[in-house]
Amino acid sequence: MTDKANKLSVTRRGLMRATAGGAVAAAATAAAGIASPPRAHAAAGSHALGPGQLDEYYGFWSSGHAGELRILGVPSMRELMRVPVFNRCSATGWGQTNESLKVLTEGLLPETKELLAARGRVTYDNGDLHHPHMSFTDGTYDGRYLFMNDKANTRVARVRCDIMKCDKIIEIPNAADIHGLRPQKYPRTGYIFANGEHETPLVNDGRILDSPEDYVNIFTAIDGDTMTVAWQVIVSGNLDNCDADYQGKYAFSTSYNSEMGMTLAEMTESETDHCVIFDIKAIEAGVAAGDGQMLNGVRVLDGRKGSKYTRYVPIPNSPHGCNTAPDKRHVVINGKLSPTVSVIDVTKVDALFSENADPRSCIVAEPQLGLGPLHTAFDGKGGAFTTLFLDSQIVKWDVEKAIRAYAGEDVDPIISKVDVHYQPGHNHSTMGETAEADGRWLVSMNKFSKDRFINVGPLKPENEQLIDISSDEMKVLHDGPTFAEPHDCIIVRRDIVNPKTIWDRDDPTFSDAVRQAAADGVDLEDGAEEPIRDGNKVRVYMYSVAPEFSMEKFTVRQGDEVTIYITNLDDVDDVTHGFCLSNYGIAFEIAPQATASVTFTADRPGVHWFYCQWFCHALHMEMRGRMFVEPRAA
Ligand code: CUK
Ligand code: CUA
Repeated sequence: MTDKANKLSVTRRGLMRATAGGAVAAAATAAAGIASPPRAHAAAGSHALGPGQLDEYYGFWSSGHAGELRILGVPSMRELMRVPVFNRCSATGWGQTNESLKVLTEGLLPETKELLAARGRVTYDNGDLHHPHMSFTDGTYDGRYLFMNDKANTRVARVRCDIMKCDKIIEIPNAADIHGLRPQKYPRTGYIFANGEHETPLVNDGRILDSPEDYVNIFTAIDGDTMTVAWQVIVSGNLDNCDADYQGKYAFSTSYNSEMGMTLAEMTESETDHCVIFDIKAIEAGVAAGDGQMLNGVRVLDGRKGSKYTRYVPIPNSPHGCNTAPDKRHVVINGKLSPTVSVIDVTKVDALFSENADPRSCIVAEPQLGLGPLHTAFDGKGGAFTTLFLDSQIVKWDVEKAIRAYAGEDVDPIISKVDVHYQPGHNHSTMGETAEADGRWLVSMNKFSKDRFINVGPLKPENEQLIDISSDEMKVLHDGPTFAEPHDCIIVRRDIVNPKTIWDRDDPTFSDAVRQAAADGVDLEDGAEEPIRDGNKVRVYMYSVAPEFSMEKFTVRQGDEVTIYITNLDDVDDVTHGFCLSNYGIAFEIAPQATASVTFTADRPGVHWFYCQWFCHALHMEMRGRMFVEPRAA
């Protein structure tokens, strides 16, 4: 390992060279009247964009325990947007508007809804979003949806790419703590494969507690079009990460803790763990034939060792990442506690099922790359890039050479290494998980930033680094500090993603508001002059046109259940309004041509101002009105 480690070019030198090479861009920036930034990376050239210049790629970023999806521009690494998903958002009202609460509640299991209600809540307001991935058609991104997991509360969410808002969240029954998540690549998505990470009793109602031998793990396939669970498979061992092939035949999951241990010592005792391979056609046939059992409305097949639905390929201790290469043939299983990665050839997997071939016969390479290999990205030209958590490096290696070395040839698959700062988890290359991987940029998502930034206190940001992978020598060009926690990202060519600039008035997001307005004889675009009373329920219909709400004042009674509907009639790009009702804890966004609503109890008598909190106009501060709450008769 040490010889190979010494081959790496230390980045400080590489960085200096990159800086010198960026002189032309620096000059161009200066010519545009912008002071030269003092930071080396800003002058580094090819990735740095001047003011007003647009990125070539959309980066879709997880945020871990912050619970949201983030959108970055690549290569500039500028953060462009945050899309609330499993979190509560003060700026957009996600988790407060009726439209978002519908998404956040409708997919919860009935018993979860009951338990939350007993606690005075309607949904969870935390989540742990690790893996955002786009829908595929024929082996590449199709720009329809993004799917993502919530490890904290066993959920899977979907974001519509036309409006960049979450439209579905479902809780997965029978499983515990969804972690690895990947869409089917071929023929289309199709399925979303989702790993339950932690093993529990299959019926987890308290009858089985401390008898781990009775715990199971669940692999789930979700229908990405309907966002319903299609089927589940019981497996042996924890499930970690997963990926799909380019043939539509198999899915692969890394599995650590084949010992089914409960303590760290027990979990790492065995020398080998597994990659579980799922035979999708066999599983579909089993589901159609009614095999297994129905549990919480889902058909659950038994895929533990010995099952016709799965094969268990032994892999050195505790594998983690699982990455299918754009050559459509190889799947890289990352060793974590082993310095190796194991390369599966998907053309050799058929024999595992049809001829009961030795499960290891599908392994065609197992190069030693360095300490702590976690995840691998690809350049589409035969190059693979693996993060080395313990070494704080990315290693570039050649898949074909690794295969030749495994076959006995004297060839070194390692091409180069580069230091990253520090302890990388995922990395991702431009279009790297698709058949259109283009080998231009790599992002290394590092768990520690330590000394890379001025100190902000005991809690430090993490660090994402942009690496130029257009040549064999990787060049770190940019540090991107980030708040908790970027587990994973995808980098998508910008022509694939085409969001709308304003909402369509017939968008299903606010169809409930349209229905209620029709029942009240109100046109949302005209609003209503007065609140509409229905017992103690009061509905207020307003529209907004910068810089005014259609109502300057309205009156309700203390104790009324009030719903306020606001339709933003501005149809100009970027003229978003907000509605903030002070001292009621209410605030939300209304983007151009959208309708948004909120329901609350008018329990505080008096004069209450509402105002627009999204800066929209020179008279934005004047965009306000009053809610009068008449006190309850004494
Ligand atoms: S896991 Cu985070 S570093 Cu959740 Cu994808 Cu590997
Ligand atoms: Cu409308 Cu600010």
